[in-house]
Amino acid sequence: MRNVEDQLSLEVHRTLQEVTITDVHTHLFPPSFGKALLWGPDELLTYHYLIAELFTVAKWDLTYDKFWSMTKVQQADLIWEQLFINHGPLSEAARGVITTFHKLGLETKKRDLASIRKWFAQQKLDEYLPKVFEIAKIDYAVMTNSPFNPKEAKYWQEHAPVPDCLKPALRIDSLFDFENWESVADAMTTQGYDVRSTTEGGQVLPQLDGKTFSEIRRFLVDWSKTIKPVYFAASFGPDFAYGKNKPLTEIIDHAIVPAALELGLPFALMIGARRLANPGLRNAGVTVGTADLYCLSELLRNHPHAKFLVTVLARTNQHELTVLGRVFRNLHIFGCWWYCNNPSIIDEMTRQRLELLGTSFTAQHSDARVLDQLIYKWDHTREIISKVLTDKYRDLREAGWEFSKDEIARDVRNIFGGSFEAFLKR
Ligand code: RAT
Ligand code: ZN
Repeated sequence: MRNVEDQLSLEVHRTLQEVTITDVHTHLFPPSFGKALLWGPDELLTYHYLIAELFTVAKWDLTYDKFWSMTKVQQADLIWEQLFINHGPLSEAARGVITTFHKLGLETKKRDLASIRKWFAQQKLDEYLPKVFEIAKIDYAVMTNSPFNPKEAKYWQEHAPVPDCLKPALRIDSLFDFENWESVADAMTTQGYDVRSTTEGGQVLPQLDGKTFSEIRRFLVDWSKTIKPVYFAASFGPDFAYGKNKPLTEIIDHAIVPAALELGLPFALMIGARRLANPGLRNAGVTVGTADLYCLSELLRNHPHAKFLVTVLARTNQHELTVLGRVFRNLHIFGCWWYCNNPSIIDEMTRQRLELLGTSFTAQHSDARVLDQLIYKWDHTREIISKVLTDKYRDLREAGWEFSKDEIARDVRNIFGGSFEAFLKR
């Protein structure tokens, strides 16, 4: 019996090591977008997850302002010293840096950052990018592309080349940025869209009329023709209040969903990030909050023909989201997002999802902001999910079902991109 069990665990592990993964959400860019594509040790060490961790151990005299005024190399040196030398790099983000160096064949035992930097300085991005994709075993990664960022928009308008391994996603958080609506509207007006505003109690807000909706819709359709996204995407706070927040509800109902239906694209929602909870930390100062997923269920119910990809940040929201994934066929659940991308939580979430959804979900996305992170994010995920799946196949076998290697490979591919692609095509 023990032998059979070992065989099973070896087979599942091997399949997990071999499966080609589709990474459905990252923040990577094509090399042709210049400095937008981050890579190398200093970017790895100054990942915002690690910046937050630095301040859990740094002395009080390291103020946020002092940190932000340092050069990237100085920041990286400080994080290396504090989180890797003075303390054990046991956190998921810190361990990730070590896995990345190690998988690239670099010597980590000596703790010699200078020689690691030297190795990276010799890499040529055009060769290095495919190498990283090969090590991580990814067919393609979906990017995050904002039409509201003038620098980025310029690259798209000039048709900067995009390799096949990177696919765009149209990121539209700004359409819900009602605190700064004046500048959001300005950005669209400058691009030739007659988006109208109104003032309520001193606050500039979108004018919720047919003209504004059709102009936003035209903006989305035109940008989609330019960048050819896989989906539209936006992130929301735990206060996501579809059905209660009037401008948000109407912009979704009358502009985003119609554009998505016209183009046959899903709308991805990432819910639960409390932005700027600690503003001094900038994008590292975000916390998590439990959202009211009843609002999401209303959205799914009101638009049965539109497709939605959803991930939520709060652990407390995961079970309810998974239930929605069973009940609404227009919902595809993806990833263990940000603070959920930790082994213990990935383990728990993946078990829960398999138990309620079978394989019709996407187990993980990397959220890589730095190219090299693809290596560790996927290495760690493969290990954790291999243990989860071994248990699930063992239970299935004990229930009296036999399965082939090909069937295991089919199921594994499904939770790493196959189900996502099937959902897009459905
Ligand atoms: O995980 C992250 O790096 C976050 O900062 C965000 O990028 C988040 O994933 C998002 O896309 O808003
Ligand atoms: Zn992200």
